[in-house]
Amino acid sequence: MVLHLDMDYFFAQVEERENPRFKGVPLVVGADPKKGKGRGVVSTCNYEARKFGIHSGMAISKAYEACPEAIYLPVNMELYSRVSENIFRIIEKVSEKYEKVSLDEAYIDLSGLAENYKQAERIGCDLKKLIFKKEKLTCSVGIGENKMIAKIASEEDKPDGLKVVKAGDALKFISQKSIREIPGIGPKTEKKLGIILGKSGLKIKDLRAISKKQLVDVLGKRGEEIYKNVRGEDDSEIDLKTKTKSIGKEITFDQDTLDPEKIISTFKNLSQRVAGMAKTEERPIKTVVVTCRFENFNTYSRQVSFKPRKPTKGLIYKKGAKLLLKLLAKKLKPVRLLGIRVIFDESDKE
Ligand code: DCP
Ligand code: CA
Ligand code: CA
Repeated sequence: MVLHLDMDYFFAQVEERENPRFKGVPLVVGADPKKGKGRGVVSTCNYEARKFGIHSGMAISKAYEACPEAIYLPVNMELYSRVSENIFRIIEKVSEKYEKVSLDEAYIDLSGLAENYKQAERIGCDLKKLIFKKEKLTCSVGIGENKMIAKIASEEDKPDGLKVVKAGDALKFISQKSIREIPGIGPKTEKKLGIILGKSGLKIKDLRAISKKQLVDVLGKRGEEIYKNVRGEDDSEIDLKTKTKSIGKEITFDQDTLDPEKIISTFKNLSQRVAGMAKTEERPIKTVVVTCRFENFNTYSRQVSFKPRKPTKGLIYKKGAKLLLKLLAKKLKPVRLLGIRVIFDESDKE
């Protein structure tokens, strides 16, 4: 069993959360419309704006034409990434066996977690509640026997949906859906298939009339998969994330420098940023690695390991500065680049 989770109107919903006066009125996140003369596209919009026909990828000038009175906001990617990280932290609490598809979307492997669809539904419901409690955001969840069914199910009751499709119901569930719901069927494939069947607006069940041979002739290897997909089958695997092994940051000076104050303050700043990133992993670190590149491009790394400890900026800076000073004392040349990296402890079991 597979669970697919997708945040509702993600960028726009985050903006609504940050500023409740954007709620209930059309809100568009994307390029600046510049009173209709703007270039660029809509990233996304809330459901009120969708009523005007506005959608992701649409030219922002067209969106403005459709609804000039909407609120238009620029893309604040830093904010959405931060929220996304928080959401994936919550997903991780439910299961480590998940695939991150994008900032707002994941598949979770339910094998070993749920023995039947009732238990699976419970997990989906709890996960939605947890995300809402912690982040005040809604998402839609779909559960099915494979990735494709789970994904189509999560679209079913959007926004704030929870749809479970039992194995026996999958074939019927997808029959009347547009073939565009099958992952990988875009406008081009849709057109080719329309030509074979001599009609447009194809439903998934329509494709069951095409032989495997004909699908392969027209679509190549992908045709074989589509032959299975329209019959409710999907053998694609959940691409499990591998745990982050290390986190680091480096910086190249605008000009090579020998100024100890500049080197130390830059190093302090790097340590702080690495500590900030490492903290979100909520795991201890066991090694600090320092890298230094000199004006002649010779690059040296030094590292120190210790008993696993929390990645505080004090610890990272103290361990790193000691390595750096030793290195600089030996090879004194103008510094071009500084880097610091922390390696997580792999032995931790929750
Ligand atoms: N996105 C984008 N440009 C696109 C499509 C998406 O910038 N052409 C961004 C903005 C979306 C986010 O990715 O908020 C997630 O995309 P989705 O396709 O999941 O769409 P939404 O989450 O916005 O809406 P829905 O409620 O339909 O999932
Ligand atoms: Ca989404
Ligand atoms: Ca998505």
